[in-house]
Amino acid sequence: MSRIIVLVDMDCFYAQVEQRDQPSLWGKPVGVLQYSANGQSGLIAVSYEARPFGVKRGMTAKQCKELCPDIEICLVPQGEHADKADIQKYRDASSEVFAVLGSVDPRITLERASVDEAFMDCTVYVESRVSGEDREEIINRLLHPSCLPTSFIVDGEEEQEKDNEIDHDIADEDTRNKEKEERKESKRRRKIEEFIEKCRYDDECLKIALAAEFAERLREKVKEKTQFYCSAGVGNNKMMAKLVCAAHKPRKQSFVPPGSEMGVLRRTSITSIRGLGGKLGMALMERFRVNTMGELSSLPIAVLSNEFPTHVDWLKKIMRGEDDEPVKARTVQTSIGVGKNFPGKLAISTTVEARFWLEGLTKELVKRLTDDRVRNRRMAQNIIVHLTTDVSTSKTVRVGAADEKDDRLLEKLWPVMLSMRKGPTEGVWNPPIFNISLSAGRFLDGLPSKENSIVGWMEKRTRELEQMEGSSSKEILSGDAALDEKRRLEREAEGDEREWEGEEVTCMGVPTIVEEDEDCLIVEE
Ligand code: DCP
Ligand code: MG
Repeated sequence: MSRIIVLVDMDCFYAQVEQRDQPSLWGKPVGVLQYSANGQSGLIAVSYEARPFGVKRGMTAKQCKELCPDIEICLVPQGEHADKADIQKYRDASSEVFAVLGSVDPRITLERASVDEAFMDCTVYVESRVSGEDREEIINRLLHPSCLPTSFIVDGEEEQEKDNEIDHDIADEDTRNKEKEERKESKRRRKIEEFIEKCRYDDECLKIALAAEFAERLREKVKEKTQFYCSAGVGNNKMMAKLVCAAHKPRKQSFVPPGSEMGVLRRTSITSIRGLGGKLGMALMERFRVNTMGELSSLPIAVLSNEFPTHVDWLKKIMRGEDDEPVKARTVQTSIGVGKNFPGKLAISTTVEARFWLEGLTKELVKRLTDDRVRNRRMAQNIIVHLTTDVSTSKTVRVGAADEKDDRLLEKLWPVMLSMRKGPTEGVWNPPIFNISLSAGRFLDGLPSKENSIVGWMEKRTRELEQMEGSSSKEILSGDAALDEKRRLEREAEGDEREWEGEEVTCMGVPTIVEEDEDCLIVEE
């Protein structure tokens, strides 16, 4: 059975959060800089107004000022512990977006893919609309220019359709650009209209068109409720939805007509495919000297199966544009992690330093776990201690309710970390440490009864605060602690921690997508 999947991705998300906080920044080039005491500051988000200047993620403030002198740099707030950025305000903004996405229709399954991305399985929703509504009415509605105003068809034919019609008779550049835009828009409309005509007799096309209509209205709703703009991709599976979402960003959406999947893939670079952005994609490119999915598909299957036996079945499907990974109903994270890099000369070489940083990270983790416990009523059962020295090593520690306190947890984690130290010299950590990460996972739903009563008290207090808010007690609400408590309880879904690269996973042949990194998904193979 074919599915209908929508991927929603916020545009330059952290930059929009800053623009909303300071409305004078809307429409301006904005960069969000994550400052780090070890001198590793870099941009983590760039508004679309700054992108034409060549400003990119990872650049320093100096680099981007050189390219775009008018850029406004916003700093990510510093956290309390371990020299970590405090990304809570972006998580809160993410929760607002997810609250909208989660409220649209009970027939839709929502999966939080990252702090600003969600997959939505709309199959049941569109099927019931196809069978329940008058087709003529749907078609007339879809054909109306206001119905799919920001939708683009991505079918792999785009290259051939490049606009070569330069009108040399029009001297003025502005007029030329305007005419070019108009031509582009009329081409877009024409393609959409041709597609809608097909929907009269093709149910698969109609379902995609209805999902595109749904995505248009959803994006308007997100904008209305949160002020944030987003883009979307619509396709028959997660891979296609994710791939085409990036085709027309920002503030636009794209969909793949049924049957065009392989056409779209032909010129797509291997690393843009969900699941091939990491080691596996690189290995395929290097081994066979190929760059695109089309080139990969032209290799004999026997060759692929010889060299990548565990991945070949999955690859065969992906090359046909198929991906059966389900959208898993999930609006909370499956792991909560904190981590810190110590690059180059900053690498940790003594046990004193190692313990100092472990302590900071433990405090940060406990803070986030406490927050999570209240919000999601669950307890972590495992914490993975991960160290990168000359090699990467991880050890898993079982934890219980009593361990979720800074000192207790530190005393539990420190011996584990020490046991990962090589070399006999007391006090020295050699080879030095380049990264320490802690990841709490294997969450168990429910809380021990003692915990329950604390959480119950906090919830009661929140209700009281809400009632007071409804009446007239502004002065009672101004108590900072009470407000903080209330805000914490209000947060619904949590953003991810980008410095953390995800939970350990094992899989057979199919790359398991764990977390997002800069441009691609990190894949553990
Ligand atoms: N982020 C981060 N560190 C990274 C990558 C991203 O902190 N290495 C944060 C900042 C981004 C947000 O996550 O704003 C969402 O990441 P995206 O990859 O979706 O990028 P943007 O939303 O900024 O831009 P786009 O419009 O391209 O999606
Ligand atoms: Mg985004």
